[in-house]
Amino acid sequence: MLNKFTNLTKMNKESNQGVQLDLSRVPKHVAIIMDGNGRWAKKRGLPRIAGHREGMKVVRKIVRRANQLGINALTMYAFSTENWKRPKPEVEFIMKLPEQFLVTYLPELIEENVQVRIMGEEEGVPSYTLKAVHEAVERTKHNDGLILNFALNYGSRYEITSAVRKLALEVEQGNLRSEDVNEKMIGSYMMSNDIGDPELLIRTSGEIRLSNFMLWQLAYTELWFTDVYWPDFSEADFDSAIHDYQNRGRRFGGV
Ligand code: V0D
Repeated sequence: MLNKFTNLTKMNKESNQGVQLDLSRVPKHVAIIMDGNGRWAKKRGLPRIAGHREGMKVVRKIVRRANQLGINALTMYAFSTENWKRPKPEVEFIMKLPEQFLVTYLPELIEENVQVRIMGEEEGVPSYTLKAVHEAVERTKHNDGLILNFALNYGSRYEITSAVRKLALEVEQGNLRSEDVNEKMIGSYMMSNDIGDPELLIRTSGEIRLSNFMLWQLAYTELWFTDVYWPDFSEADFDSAIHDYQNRGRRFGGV
């Protein structure tokens, strides 16, 4: 951990927008929609897959930064249930990224005490992807540092639908009375239940929408958007998001 007030101008030499963060008030859980990999590549005349590969490196970079700031959990939208509509070769490339990520970064993540988790539907995900993901989860399950939670083949309405079905079944079987269903109970059926709701959502690449991501969990979350494409997203950008989050909560002279 860094000292309480960290002047980021000193830390990120390339950054021209250093911000001062209060490390006693960082969000505990940050969720990120990592958008713009394809557009980043297109801008450079590269194939879309080059953007995804670059995006993977940025995941690693932001995990390190989140860990330094003392954030407890990062949930990253890696693949949505809608992403299957993309061209098959692109999907196949993306599905090989967890294995690459594992080979390249797992030792250092273990060194940093990071715990890898996964949320989403396993059905339909290639076995080689699941193998890598399960290995990452298994080899880090005893770590008690930052939780790195990948949303993979995840869709929020599906998640809510599954919760409703399970509750309906409990009622049907006579284990639960409909009038006893409450928000806390519904929340407990969500996949990220034990890490709490995110205090901050970051979405890159200029789209101002939620795209079926954590609809239940984001009810009270501060939303932060940037035009920066995910492969260009830097530690300084991440710090800016945290900084803005810290300033939003303040009541300037108000009640
Ligand atoms: C592509 C940008 C890491 C967004 C980041 C299969 C789209 C790079 C993982 C990963 C993806 C997931 C689980 C795990 C280890 C690594 C990842 C996908 C896409 C979808 F245990 N990056 N990454 N998974 N991209």
